[in-house]
Amino acid sequence: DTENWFCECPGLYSGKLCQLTTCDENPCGNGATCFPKSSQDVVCLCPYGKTGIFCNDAINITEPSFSGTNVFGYTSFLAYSAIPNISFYYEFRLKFQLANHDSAIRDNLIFFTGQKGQGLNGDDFLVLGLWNGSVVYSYNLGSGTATLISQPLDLTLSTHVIHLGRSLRTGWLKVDDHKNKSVTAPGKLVGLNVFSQFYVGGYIEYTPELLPNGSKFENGFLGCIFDIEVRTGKDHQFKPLGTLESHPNAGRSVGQCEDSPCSLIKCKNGGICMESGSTVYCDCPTEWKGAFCTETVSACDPEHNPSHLCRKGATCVPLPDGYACHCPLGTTGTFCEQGMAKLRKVAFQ
Ligand SMILES: [Ca+2]
Repeated sequence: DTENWFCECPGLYSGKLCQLTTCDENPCGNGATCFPKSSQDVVCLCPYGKTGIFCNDAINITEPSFSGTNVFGYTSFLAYSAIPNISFYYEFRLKFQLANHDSAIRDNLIFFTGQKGQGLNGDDFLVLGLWNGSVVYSYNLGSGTATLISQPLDLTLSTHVIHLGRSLRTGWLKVDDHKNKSVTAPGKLVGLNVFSQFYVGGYIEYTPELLPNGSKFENGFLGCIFDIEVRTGKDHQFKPLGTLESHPNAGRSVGQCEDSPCSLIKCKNGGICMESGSTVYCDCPTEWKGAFCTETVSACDPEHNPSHLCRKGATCVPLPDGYACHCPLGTTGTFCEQGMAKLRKVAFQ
């Protein structure tokens, strides 16, 4: 019978072909990334400059705060246009504050630009991050990676300062009041040829196989990175990243340092406000759903625990004290679990 088939859908999907997620009717505003939190509710991962449950509220960011990878697997990041004239000389200055836990200094990206080598283009990249309590600065001009590792950070300092640079093959790194360290890149190449955007706080997507060797930091940054400035000549002025008022081209789940988007959200019925940078959502108790936990979970909803027992093909109908199963043709029983014997012979007289 052509109408009596169904697909058993995994958790977040619904529809006859399991083709629907709650993000198909994307309620997120301003180009936010929609993620299906459950089969009924979504989380909106807010783009740069927006916050709130549906990313419809403006947020002014002067000191970006990054929250690493959230529970849905997305990193917070900012992406700026490629920095022009960075090939032979650059200097960067920046400050950062760490979120107050160990994982903030284990293996975390601060910034990255570069690409995996293809054809005549080498594995050129420039990366800065934290590893095992120290600042790590690496670059590859196409003929091998140069790496500088700072002394361990003094974690009693609330704000850390980095000044680093490179002239042709020679790079140097100065962290807080540590001694300046320098290194010379191997091989003969002297130009940094990078074509990607300039990422701060996290990669847009962490796909290790697409990153050049030696540039991988597994986690996004946890804390605030601010006052990033760059110059591409010794006598030039330092300038902020980005073209227009230092605004990035793109970003996700980046908040303002020391601001809490949860302070503006009131989750109802015992829901707990969760935040990750500018992204915010209510984590509802099992019997509630909806953006603010204001709708009850009915006995027929997929997230109801225990789940209803109506067999596939049956329609579950919520009742004040439970639910009932409406059976499709050919089945019967409380849960539509019994087949009805087909009439083999119809006699007319
Ligand atoms: Ca090169």
